[in-house]
Amino acid sequence: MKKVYTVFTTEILHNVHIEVIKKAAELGELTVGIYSDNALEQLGRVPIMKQEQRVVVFGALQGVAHVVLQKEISYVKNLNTLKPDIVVRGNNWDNPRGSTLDFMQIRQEIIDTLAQWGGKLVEIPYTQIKTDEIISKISYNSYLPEVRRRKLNYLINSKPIVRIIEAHNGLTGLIAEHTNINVNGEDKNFHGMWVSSLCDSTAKGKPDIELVDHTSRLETIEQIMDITTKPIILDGDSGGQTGHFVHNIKTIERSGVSAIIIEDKIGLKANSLFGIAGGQEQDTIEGFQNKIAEGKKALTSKEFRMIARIESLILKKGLEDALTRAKAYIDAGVDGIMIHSNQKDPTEILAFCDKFAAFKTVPLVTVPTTYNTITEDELAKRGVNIVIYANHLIRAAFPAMQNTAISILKHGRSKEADDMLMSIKDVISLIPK
Ligand code: SPV
Ligand code: MG
Repeated sequence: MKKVYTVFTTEILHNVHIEVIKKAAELGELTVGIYSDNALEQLGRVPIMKQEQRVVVFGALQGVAHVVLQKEISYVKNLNTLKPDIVVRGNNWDNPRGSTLDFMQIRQEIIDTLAQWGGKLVEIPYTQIKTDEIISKISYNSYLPEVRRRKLNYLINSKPIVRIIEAHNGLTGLIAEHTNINVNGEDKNFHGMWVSSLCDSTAKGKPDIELVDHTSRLETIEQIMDITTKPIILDGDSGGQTGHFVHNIKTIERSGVSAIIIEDKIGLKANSLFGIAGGQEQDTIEGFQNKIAEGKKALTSKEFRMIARIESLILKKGLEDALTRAKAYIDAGVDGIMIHSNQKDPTEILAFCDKFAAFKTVPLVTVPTTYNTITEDELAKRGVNIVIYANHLIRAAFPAMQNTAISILKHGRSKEADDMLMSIKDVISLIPK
């Protein structure tokens, strides 16, 4: 019986690994080499299980006769000890990400060593599945920055439309995170949070003119991050001056935000819902393209999305201008387009969606604050990927709080306001210890 040797670095088993073992066992008596903890560390990995535990797992697999530790990345030492007739290996010889090792050189070493006693290397096509992708799915439930970031992309690719609601502090973050209902047998919730400049400014009693500074915006994000797990989309306003933006975007990326949306405005920013009355100026196409390109260069995460927001419809520049800008911003490298409108009905937004479809290569975002008769299903059918309910929690809270304050003033006591209020018992048990 021939002696067969194969080596695994993996700690997560999937169907391709089992196929490799099956094929290897058909060729003779199979010894599986398990990379030691130290060898895995050389590959930049932090072992999930101890090496002794991995030996037990592989030893229990059908077709495996023996398990040995391979203490080095190089196969040579174990090959010289075991003198196998055949080494079986998947043909994925790519270097582990970030490593300076040369796996093609390791392959050559195996071939040369085996040649000393007439052994040979059998390579099995290994293309269907990547263990890294499985690992990233396993960590899906974590709130850590990279995982939270990955979640938005997962949602864009798997949901008919991604449903986002504004949050401007920890409490509204909790509402966005935990509000669930069942509609006709379907569980519904919000997929993530929008940290709106309007709501973040309003909550701080400031106008929405980019007055609330970067540090203060980050503090709001941090509050929400602290008690939620869902993706966060940041309203980045105009992004500020390009020279500042390239620095600020790095901090924002590191904070764990999944995406930033920047709008093509310059000068003192006014809220879009003022329309042309806001006296707002739009950036030139080239100017905004440059901001996008410089911002993209500053980023390191592949999962982070920079989305460009087009203000042409708000500023009455027309559909053609909006479409020209969408094309230009995509050319500059954005990972999404947001089209905004302050019209009561969705006609101009839908016209944009239909024309955009002809060259759409990135997700489309809409904010139906004024044209709020349109449903998510209708938007999804027109190719919209993300819908943002941009200001609704703060708008709900303000009148409720004001009416309570008025009632107390009116009656000289708080009893009459009671029916409008959450009970003390509910407040103190709202947030678990
Ligand atoms: C925000 O929520 O701050 C926005 C959307 O930018 S809008 O207020 O409609 O301009
Ligand atoms: Mg805003």
